[in-house]
Amino acid sequence: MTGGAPGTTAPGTTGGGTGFHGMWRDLLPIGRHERSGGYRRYAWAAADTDCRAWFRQEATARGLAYEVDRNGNQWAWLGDPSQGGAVVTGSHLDSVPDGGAFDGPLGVVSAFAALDELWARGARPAAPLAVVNFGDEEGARFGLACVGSRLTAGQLTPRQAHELRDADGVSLPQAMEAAGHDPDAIGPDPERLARIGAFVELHIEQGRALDLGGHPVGVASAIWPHGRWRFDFHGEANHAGTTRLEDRRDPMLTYATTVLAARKKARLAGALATFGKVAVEPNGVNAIPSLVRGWLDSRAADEDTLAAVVAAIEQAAHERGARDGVDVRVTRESFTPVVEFAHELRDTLAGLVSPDAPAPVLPTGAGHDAGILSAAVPTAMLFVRNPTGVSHSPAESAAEDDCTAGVTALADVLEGLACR
Ligand code: HGY
Ligand code: MN
Ligand code: MN
Repeated sequence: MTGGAPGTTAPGTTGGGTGFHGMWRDLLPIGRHERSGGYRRYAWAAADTDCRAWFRQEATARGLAYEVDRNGNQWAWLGDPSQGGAVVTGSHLDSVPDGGAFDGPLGVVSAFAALDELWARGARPAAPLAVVNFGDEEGARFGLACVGSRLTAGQLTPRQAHELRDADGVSLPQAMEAAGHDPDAIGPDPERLARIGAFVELHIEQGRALDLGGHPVGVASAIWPHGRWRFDFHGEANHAGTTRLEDRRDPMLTYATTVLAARKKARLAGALATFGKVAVEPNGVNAIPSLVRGWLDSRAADEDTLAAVVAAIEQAAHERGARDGVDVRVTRESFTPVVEFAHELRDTLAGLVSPDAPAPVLPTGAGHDAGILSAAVPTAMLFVRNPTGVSHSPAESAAEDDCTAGVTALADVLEGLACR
């Protein structure tokens, strides 16, 4: 625990940091939709830009060295990154449509607050420390989750990224450029990853395991494999008032049957399957649709089960399509294999968070940047209790005491990993 880091001012000593509550208060109004009360912070759009300005402000207020990497991820460094063996913490600031306040931001705010707490304790890191905000984690705008971390880890090529488009036809490069980031710079960043000794992401739990067990904080064991599949149901547009039922080729019927089949196949396999997004053409009340496009999100404890569930849903769609005269095409838009977090780091975290009694270690069905990075660097996650388990909804919540416990746990982890 020696000395201040070169080129930086101690966090919490500049008077610029506003503490957990100040940071939370400043972030809260950004991108909040008045009617739904949920967040609409989409990658490279206005609310995201405001969140990114907030991150920069918090970094510079603490005298941390601020940088944006080639893929648009934001970093705030304490110490010299080129020293290697850095301990990095953070999460994301973007949201799903009408998301909650905690999924993502809790990890970034807690990261700055944990640095402040370290400093208040008098702990001085021997290894470089960084707070990171990974760009476009939710994939709400361009359809692919974890774009910032995937690009960095080389799991998404620049060419693939350049082909991504939002619902208005704006390409990812156009959106990046409009927000002031050079899209030609994107690509794998192995040198950056090589500097990281450990990445720890704190996140609100997206379930009720901690609540049921009476624990404020837990440690992640694994992330279920998951993916997104686009189902295109092509039928024939026609008049709703004059086309006999037996003459219709109605893709809405095939779609509806597929949604029910997805639920059943997932239930039978102990997996999850959700159609949460749908687009209809021409989308007229009095017209049979020509096309229904539905996006399936499916997850399971292992990859074989996931593959079997998706294959069964596809088969059900094709069978029903044959009856309805509807052509069904399925495209896999993304896939994330199972992630087993590094056992040693996971056990170290569990010991640091709760030295007297074992901290709960739990798997999750939700995807995270920590899962993407785990292929390249040792990663781990802390979860903070969510009393209702609700997430990806404005009703997402965490108690103030639990957020504080999360910051303390993260500070314990940073101190244990970086200050010895
Ligand atoms: O969809 C997910 O699992 C996420 O929360 N990124
Ligand atoms: Mn999420
Ligand atoms: Mn998240």
